[in-house]
Parts: sequence; structure tokens; C-alpha cells
Amino acid sequence: MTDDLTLYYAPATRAIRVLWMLEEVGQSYRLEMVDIWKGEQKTPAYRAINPAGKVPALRHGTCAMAESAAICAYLADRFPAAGLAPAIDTPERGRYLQWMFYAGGSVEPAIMSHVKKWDVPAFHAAWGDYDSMVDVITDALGRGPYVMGERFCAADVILGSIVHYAVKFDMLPRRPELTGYVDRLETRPALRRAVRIEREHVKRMKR
Ligand SMILES: N[C@@H](CCC(=O)N[C@@H](CS)C(=O)NCC(=O)O)C(=O)O
Repeated sequence: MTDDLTLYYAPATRAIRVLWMLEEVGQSYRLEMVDIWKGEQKTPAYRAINPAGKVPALRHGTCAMAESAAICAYLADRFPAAGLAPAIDTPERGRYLQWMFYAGGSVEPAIMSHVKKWDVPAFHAAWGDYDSMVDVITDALGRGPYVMGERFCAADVILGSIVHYAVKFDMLPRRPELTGYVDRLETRPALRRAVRIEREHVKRMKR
């Protein structure tokens, strides 16, 4: 497999998670713009990369894949020198995977259910309920500095992106545990670079 990395990207979308992750990994990569406002994500050619017809997606040599959390987990494993995931044979690996999956599987839908006022019984909803989810992440992030403790990892890219966005747009309460986490993430050079790249693309989009 060649080492070519291509991120299928659209500005101001969840693709920034993978853009940030690629900046953390430090390998060279290429951005392939997908104009989701023109429907390019629904073409058969793009669906061959992501059958769900959404961004982001990644191509790495002959591997094509989608889902931001899965992509970040993949990149962390494929580029272990970046130190973005606990090794497979360590006890930390279990908790790390828990946060990777909890972020997309419970935090995101709980926020959406809250914003959209969905009435789903917590007992049956995969995400439980919004207030309990907020307590869970407040407790984990309050211990910090990162979700796994001292060491920043790919789970912080995924959970951090969600918390960052949701705090900024008042979808999560401005508890000090959450705002402190967001502040810490914002000092990361890789996130700053990703935000700068994103801003350039947003500007171009508006022209
Ligand atoms: N679960 C996916 C969600 C991806 C997603 O929702 N992408 C949105 C942009 S933020 C998208 O492509 N929307 C266009 C569409 O659905 O046609 C992930 O985490 O990668």
C-alpha cells in the first residue's frame, strides 16, 4: 500500500475532525473537495468511497473508509509514532475505545435529541438522556486534562470536536469542566492549523 492519504473534505462540516487528526498525525495528505451543497456526495463515484453519501471519508492507498471516529481510530493505529492511541495490549485501550464510540454513538445524538426536543424514553434510547450524558462527560473531562487523563489521544479529537462545537453553539452547558477542556484543546498547534486551513476554504466558498 502506498502512503498516500486523501481526505474527502467539505468546509464547515464534521470533516474538520479528520483534518485536525491528520494535522496531529503529521503525515502529508491531500484534500479532495466534495461540494456537498451541489450534491457531489451522492454520486455513485463518491458512494463507492462512502456508501452513506456524507463527508468526511478517507483514502489511504487501497483503503477507502468513512465515519470520522473510525477514520481517526484507523489513523491513530496506522501511524503509532504519533502516539494518539493506547497500544492494543494495554488496559487503557478499552477505555479509549469506549470514548471513541460514546462520542459519536451517544454524545452527538443526545445533543441532537435535546436541541430538536425528541421525546424518546431514556431506557430505550441508545444515548440515554441528555442530562445524564452531560454529567458523564463533565465527570470524565473534569478529571482531565484530557479524556484519558494526562495523555491527549484520538478520542480527544472526536469527543473534543463535538464538545467544542456544542459549547460554542450553546448546545452544552458552559460548565467549567467543559469550557476548560475546550480551552486546552484550542492551544493545540494541530487544531490551530486545521482551523486556519478550514477558514481559507470557507473564505473561498463564499467568493
Ligand atoms: N457519522 C458521520 C456524520 C457525517 C456527516 O453528518 N456529514 C455531513 C456534514 S457534517 C454531510 O456530509 N452532510 C451532507 C449530506 O448528508 O448529504 C461522521 O461522523 O463522519
